[in-house]
Amino acid sequence: MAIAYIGLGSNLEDPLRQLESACAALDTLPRSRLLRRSSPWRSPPMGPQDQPDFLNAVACLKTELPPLALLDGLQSIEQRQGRVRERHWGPRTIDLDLLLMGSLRLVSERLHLPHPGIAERAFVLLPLAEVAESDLHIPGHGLLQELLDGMDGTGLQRLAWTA
Ligand code: ROI
Repeated sequence: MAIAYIGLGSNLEDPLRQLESACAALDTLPRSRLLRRSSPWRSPPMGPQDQPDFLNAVACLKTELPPLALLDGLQSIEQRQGRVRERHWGPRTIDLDLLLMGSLRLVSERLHLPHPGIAERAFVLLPLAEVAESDLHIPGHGLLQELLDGMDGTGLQRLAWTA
């Protein structure tokens, strides 16, 4: 059994609904249970600016799936929600990133754990802080709290699931 943190992002086709559907789908993955989900957070796009703002969230999943099986599950949810891989760093209906799985460090062709970039992205760290224990250690990066202390959260806005 492992605790996995999954980053969700969307900036197309009703992003709030995309995040809600994906969280519901995470709870139906085999040998897995959704424990918590963060608030949705709005942020300007990282990368090309000619696209809508993003909504991001982080889900905390308890799972008995091995990492690559979980990745398969995440990619099938992306497919079902109509994700098409077009422009690099372009807009997307739904993006599910496996951020962390317990204390696991893994480098393989399909998967890097922790997710590269986790430590620099406020749109990952702020929602992560809502669902993780305050003493969460991110392998290779140190304590979540220390990353938060050094982070610039300007431009991020916490929203609610229901209006
Ligand atoms: N920018 C933000 N703010 N949030 C994302 O989830 C996100 N995802 C991406 C790119 C296009 C790099 N920019 C993003 O894939």
